Parts: sequence; C-alpha cells; structure tokens
Amino acid sequence: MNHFTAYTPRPLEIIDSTLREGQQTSLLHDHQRYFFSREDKEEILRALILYGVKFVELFSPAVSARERADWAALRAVRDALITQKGYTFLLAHVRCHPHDVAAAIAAGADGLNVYIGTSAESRTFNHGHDLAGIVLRARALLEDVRRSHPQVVLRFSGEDAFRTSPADLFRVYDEIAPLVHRLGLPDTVGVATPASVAARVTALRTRYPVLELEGHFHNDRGLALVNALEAVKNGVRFCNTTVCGVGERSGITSLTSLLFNLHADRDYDRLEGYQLRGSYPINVLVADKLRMLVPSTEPVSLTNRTHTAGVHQSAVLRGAASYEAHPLDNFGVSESGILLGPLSGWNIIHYFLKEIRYFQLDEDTARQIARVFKERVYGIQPDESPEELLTAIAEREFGLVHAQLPPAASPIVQRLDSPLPGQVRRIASAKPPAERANVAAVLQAFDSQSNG
Ligand code: HCA
Ligand code: CU
Repeated sequence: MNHFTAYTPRPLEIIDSTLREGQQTSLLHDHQRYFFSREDKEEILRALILYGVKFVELFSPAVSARERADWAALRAVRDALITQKGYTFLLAHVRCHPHDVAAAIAAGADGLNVYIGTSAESRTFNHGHDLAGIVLRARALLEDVRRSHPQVVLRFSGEDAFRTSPADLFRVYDEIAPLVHRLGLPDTVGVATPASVAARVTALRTRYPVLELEGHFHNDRGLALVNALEAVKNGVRFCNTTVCGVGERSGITSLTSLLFNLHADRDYDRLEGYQLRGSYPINVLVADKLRMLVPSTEPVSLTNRTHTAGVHQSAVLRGAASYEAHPLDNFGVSESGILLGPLSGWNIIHYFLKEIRYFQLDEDTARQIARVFKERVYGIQPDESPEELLTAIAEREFGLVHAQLPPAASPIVQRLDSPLPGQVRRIASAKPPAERANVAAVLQAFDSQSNG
C-alpha cells in the first residue's frame, strides 16, 4: 500500500525536524552530550506522533552507523502507533548524492528531503557546481528514484534559497518540478523578512501551481516565527519546525509557537489534528533533554504565566485575564507561577502564607510581615529562597502557626516553592515541578481524551 497517495494532507502539515535540525543545536554540546540517545529519540518521536505531527524529518542514515541503526528503532516506534494515530511519514534529510539516497531507501525512509545549495555562496564554498551542474545531478538522481522507488515521497530544496536570485532558483526548480511532490524554500542563514517570504511564496505558487511548498526559517534575525506565519498564510502547506525552535545557530521556527500563533489569529483550520494541550508537555520534554528550562522567549512556557510585579500579582489573583491575555491552559500550561521578591505586595504575601503555606493570619499581620520581608529580601543569601525567607519570618518572628486544612489543590502553584522536609533545596535554575511532569503520560492522557 502506498501510504502517501492514500493520505489527504491537512491545511497545515508540520514537518518536525527536532531529530535532525534540532540535533544540530549547540545546546547539546553545552552539556557534552552532542547527540540525542536512542531513548531520547524514541521518546521525542512518540510525543510528536501523539501531538499530531504526521511528517518527521530524520538525519540521513549515511551520517553515521548509529544514525542508521536508530532508523530501525524509530520505525518501530512509528509502527506501534499506527493503529492509534494513523501513519506517520519518516523523511530522510539527504544530500543530492546517490550514496545518501541509497542509504535512506535501505533504511526504509518514506520520503527524501533532498537538498543542494543554489546560492552563489553555496555554489562557491560548498559543492563547487554551477547551476547547470546542479540540475544535471539532481535530475539524474530524482529520475532514478522516481523509476525505481515510485512510492517514495520526494522533496527538493535549493539550500540558501533566500540568497538565490529568483531567476537562478527558477532555472533549477523548472527542471526539477515535474519530478517531485514538494519544493522547499529554506532560509538557511536567516536573512528572510516577512515581505521577502510573501514575495517568494507568491512567485513560486504562481509558477508551480500544482506543487506543494515547504518552508524552513532560521532565527538569526529573530524572524523565524513571523516568517513561518507569513509563509503559511501565503499558501505554504508544509512547514519545518523543531520543539522549542532548537537547531543550528539560533534555530528555526518553534513547533508550539507557530500553532499557538495560528490559534491567536483564529486560524483554526490550520490546527486540524494537533493536540494543542500537549504543547507545553512536549516543550518540557525536549527542554529537559537539553538540560534547560523551556526558554522564556517561547510563547508556550510557564514564564508566560509567571508574575513578579506586585501590581500584576494582585491583579492576577483577582482575575488571571488582567495580565494573561492568551488561553495558555489550552496549550497545557495549566498553572500560574507567582515569584516572590522585593516587588511583591502585601496581598500576595497574605495569599502565599495563607493559601499555599496554610498559616493562620489576618491581613494586618500580612502587611507587617510584608514590610519586614521587602527589606530583608535585598540581603538574601545565595543558598536561600525568598519563600524560605518569608516562611522563616512568618514562623520565627511573627509566631504564625499552621491552620489544619485539607491539602486542597490550589489554582495557583508556587513555582519556586521550597522543598518538603528532607528534600534537597532546589536552586532557581532547577526545573519547577510542572516541568518535571511525566510528559509522555500527559501526552497520552490528552490523546486518549481526544479519541474518546
Ligand atoms: C542543513 C541546512 C538546512 C536544510 C533545510 C532543508 C537549511 O542544516 O543541512 O533541507 O530544507 O537550513 O537550509 O537545514
Ligand atoms: Cu536549517
């Protein structure tokens, strides 16, 4: 059976490249890890499939023996989820080279993401072929795959397409278009702007009206997200992302930030089939593998529901909508964080001591404690947390005692909560409790809800 011809693409098809572009992140080197382990990859692939991604890009098996061996393991993960989630296409990212293509086909790739540089910079410094040479090699290779492996899904990309003139890109794509399912449009070095993306996409759509387009945007200018949004709104159906946007240099478009923004723009058709509640868990999963928190610049993050200014904190306690404009709980960020510090007002201190620490106290005492805390917190020691300081002041200097309350779940959870007795104290950079949740289980739960 040919899975691809039997598959009707949705309005937006994410081609997630966390396991290819994402593995090129320098963040892995920061911890002397250099690559994802097989278990990491299996977990990430599983999470992506449960999240609703249907196209996953992997390294060419020609990269190393380990990558080649991992292909079989990842196919097994995919196969185990077919009954539950349908078919997921595993695409190999391959150079325009018969050796890479043969290795990918032998590894059981469903599709080939073939690329070769078309800009003057790539031609000069990368492979040394002129445009005619590129066309010759690419045509021969793609014709051969078409003939010998007609079930393989083919994409061709002129690497560095945004520094390739339209005339040069058309010169190559005109010859390749009849042989492939998709043409790629990678902004390899992050020079594109929303205006240049709109112009390029429109030009390609006009010239190749029956072909699908694929976008890939690097974040060197901080425009990876807005460029991807512009591309999909101009008719690019296939878009490359990675979880948390990790990738070469400053990375590419983040998976969840793209979907989150489409949701904010009420572009619900393009969200068909994605389990948005799994967004934060999947960010946590990958961030955890990179030994970091979900970046504060990531829209789907606990940071976006964490409040420090006193004015914000007291307003959020009365109504979260005051400083939380987006329905982040629909994206799995199901708690708010309140950080205590010198900007905290008496009311949040009252709330923290009463509702989170279950002390018996009145508002007047809370005001007095707040005055002491706000002065003392400036002299806080590196091994002490603001919560510990506040609790110590409340207990030792004001003699507060605990109310005998049942441990009811609170809607607001202290992000930097201090440890239970006997636990090692967490430092500020350690994972908040929500970020250490069993992510696979969470994704699975969302998934079964959505199926039931
Ligand atoms: C690379 C370059 C690439 C390829 C993208 C693509 C880019 O790391 O090999 O194949 O569409 O940014 O151009 O990631
Ligand atoms: Cu890239």
